Amino acid sequence: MPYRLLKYVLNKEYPDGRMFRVPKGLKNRYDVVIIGGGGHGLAAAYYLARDHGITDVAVLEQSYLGSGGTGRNTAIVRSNYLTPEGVRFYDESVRLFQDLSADLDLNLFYSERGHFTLAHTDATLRTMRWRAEVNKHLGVKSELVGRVEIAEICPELDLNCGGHFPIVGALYHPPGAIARHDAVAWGYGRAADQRGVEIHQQTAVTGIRVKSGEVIGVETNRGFVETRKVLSAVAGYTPRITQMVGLRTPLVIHPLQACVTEPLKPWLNAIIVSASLHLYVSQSSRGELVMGAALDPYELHSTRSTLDFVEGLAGHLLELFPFLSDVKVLRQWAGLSDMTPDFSPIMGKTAVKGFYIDAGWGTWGFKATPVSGKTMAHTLASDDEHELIRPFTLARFAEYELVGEKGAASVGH
Ligand code: PYC
Repeated sequence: MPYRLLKYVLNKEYPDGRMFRVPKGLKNRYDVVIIGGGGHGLAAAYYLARDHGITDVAVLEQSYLGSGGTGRNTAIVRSNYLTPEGVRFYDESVRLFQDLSADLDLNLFYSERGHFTLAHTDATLRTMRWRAEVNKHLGVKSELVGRVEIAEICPELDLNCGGHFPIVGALYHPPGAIARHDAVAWGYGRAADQRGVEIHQQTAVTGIRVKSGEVIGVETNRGFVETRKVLSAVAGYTPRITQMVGLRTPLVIHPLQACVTEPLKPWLNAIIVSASLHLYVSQSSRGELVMGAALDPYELHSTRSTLDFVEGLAGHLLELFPFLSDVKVLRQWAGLSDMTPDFSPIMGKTAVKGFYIDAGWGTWGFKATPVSGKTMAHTLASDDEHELIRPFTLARFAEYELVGEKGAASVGH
């Protein structure tokens, strides 16, 4: 149990302070500036302070903490990827997530549920078998299961999908989990703040000054800040930032929509994914069904959500769980997914000295939060890429060293 909870229970006056301080002002110089106050930026700030003793760090967020992808995802954590590079990377993230509530002394409602990726065709089953073998080879629990095992663990599922698209098997990944996504940002923010990091909300970066190929500072809506190290961790806003330093990336931005239903009594333990039906669903600790579908099939830099999305999603949901027809959708929203051609992230150093990038998360940024923070902190502190992220550098696109991860996507594309 987080120690903080215990202190809270034992103290009658509830002396719990604010999550993090509001710094008096922006200084005119920092050792490191992190652009983006989402989970990734805050995690990098935390590990910079905790693991490397670098505390003269400013996190600049143009809006409020967790206002981007961190607070807009469907909160799924898993490591059942397709490539060895992806499996190793996300496996480390799952490990960090498992201890994170204790580490940050904040209850993140991390809940291991088991994760099913359903196969409706033999071709999909073949990819699942491949993933299971790569996973097991690297020590990650994943197994191909048949209809009988699926029915035992999730008896509510209509295995025949109303006769339209029967389920033939699934990739079962027992460590698959969910967590409270915005608490992850708050936890990292608070822990970074406690170690001296400054968090500046409503602070937009409007330019980055580069001299002789090296970063020398950032322009903001609150003035110029000198620094030699800048980390961009802004997901769907990445192209705006990389333009400031003259870097090109192959990113395209697509909206990804999601929604939650009214709270229901707990009935769905597992996380259920069907990329063929464009649906993933889990039940949160509050009882809501948290769901999403495919990426919107066009490039758009907007977080609006559509009727078309809920209609399509509801149709597929009812194919899997017909008894949900009376359940109401409470809220819907969208986030921005920065998609790479190979569905792997872009991480590490760049051709501009002092400019580091953490981007290309597509539809799996949340689950990478701890490991991206840890490996980017290492990379900034040592100016040497952490071994887990070496396959993911921006340079791989020029070198044709892609890491094809599309087969591990839960989200239809
Ligand atoms: O990759 O698990 C996933 C996922 C679910 C929703 C978006 N991405």
